[in-house]
Amino acid sequence: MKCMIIGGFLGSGKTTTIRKLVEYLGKQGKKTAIIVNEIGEIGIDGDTISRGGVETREITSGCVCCTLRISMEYTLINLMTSYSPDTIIIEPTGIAFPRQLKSNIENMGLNNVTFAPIVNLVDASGLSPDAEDLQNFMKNQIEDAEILGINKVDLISSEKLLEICLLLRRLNPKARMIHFSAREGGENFDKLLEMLEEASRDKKIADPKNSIEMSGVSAHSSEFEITSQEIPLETVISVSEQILSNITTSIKELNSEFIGHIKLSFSHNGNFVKGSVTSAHKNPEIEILKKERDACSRVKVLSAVTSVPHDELIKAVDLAIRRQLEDRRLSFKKMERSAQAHAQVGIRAS
Ligand SMILES: Nc1nc2c(ncn2[C@@H]2O[C@H](COP(=O)(O)OP(=O)(O)O)[C@@H](O)[C@H]2O)c(=O)[nH]1
Ligand SMILES: [Mg+2]
Repeated sequence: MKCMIIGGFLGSGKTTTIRKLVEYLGKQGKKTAIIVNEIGEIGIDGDTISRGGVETREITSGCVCCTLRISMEYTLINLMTSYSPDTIIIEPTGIAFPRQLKSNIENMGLNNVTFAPIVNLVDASGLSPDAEDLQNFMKNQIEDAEILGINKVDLISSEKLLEICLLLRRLNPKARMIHFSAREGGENFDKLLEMLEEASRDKKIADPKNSIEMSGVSAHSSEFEITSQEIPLETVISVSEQILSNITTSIKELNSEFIGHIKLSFSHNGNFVKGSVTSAHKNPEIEILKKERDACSRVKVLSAVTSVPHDELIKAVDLAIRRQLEDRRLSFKKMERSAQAHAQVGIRAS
């Protein structure tokens, strides 16, 4: 079984890349499974990816490279015995250290597991070309990579691309670099797929680090059941956009330069609207995906952002969601989770 680790900071395009990879591996007739790790208690990416009819497991409430190693081992063994995939793709959290994750898996002593080169994605549209602006843990992620995937090049000029290439080369002189748009695909994205067919040559031992502590990222997730019936798709979209921009405004008051990923999903009547904001200076981006009709409608929001006190983040996010739902006269109830965060391993439909 081949293990592909697709790392990269929050919002760099891991899920988008993995969705494309799944299509490609499916066309090749490969049996693929995915493990998605989310830092918050509620997962969103598992829902997004599992729509493709692929075996998906979600691990929430921490990071598989440090705090959730045991959940990772359990999930891997379970997938290998129950599904026997040819390829397993792992999406770690945006703050994980991919090399540490690979070392952990190697230490599990599993039979017949090989690795593709470790990928770390960077968001070319959000990265400052100045190394001084990068936080240490982001430098660590970049240093861990065997393939540095410079993503979202559709949003930047060729001059900016060159500056980013120079910065990444300084931080990691050995990694292979490739730039592409995971959203649009194209020739360079196909090259990434070819690179992933090779084997990892990484032999370094990772020093144990706690990625959650190092990142200074606070995370909070909330889920609301929407009990109003038959909401028009345009309303679902505009409510999603408005919730995201209200949350962005509130978080900006706490840290005007935050980076991270505020993700939202709103599933209603067979539509699955996914929205993202990846920094204080970005507008919400919305995608509309189809889904099997769920019994009930839900809004899920996961916010993981830099340098914001956790209790303030909880207040800002929950208030922004409630206010928007009330303004639109949508009836809702907040899904309460156990106050004590614990790792959850959920099984998604295949
Ligand atoms: N313009 C553009 N947007 C992208 C690209 N890849 C991802 N995105 C957007 O960036 C946001 C975060 O992407 P996602 O794959 O969820 O990031 P993750 O947090 O690393 O899994 C979403 O709104 C995506 O649609 C790209 O190549 N170009
Ligand atoms: Mg993701």
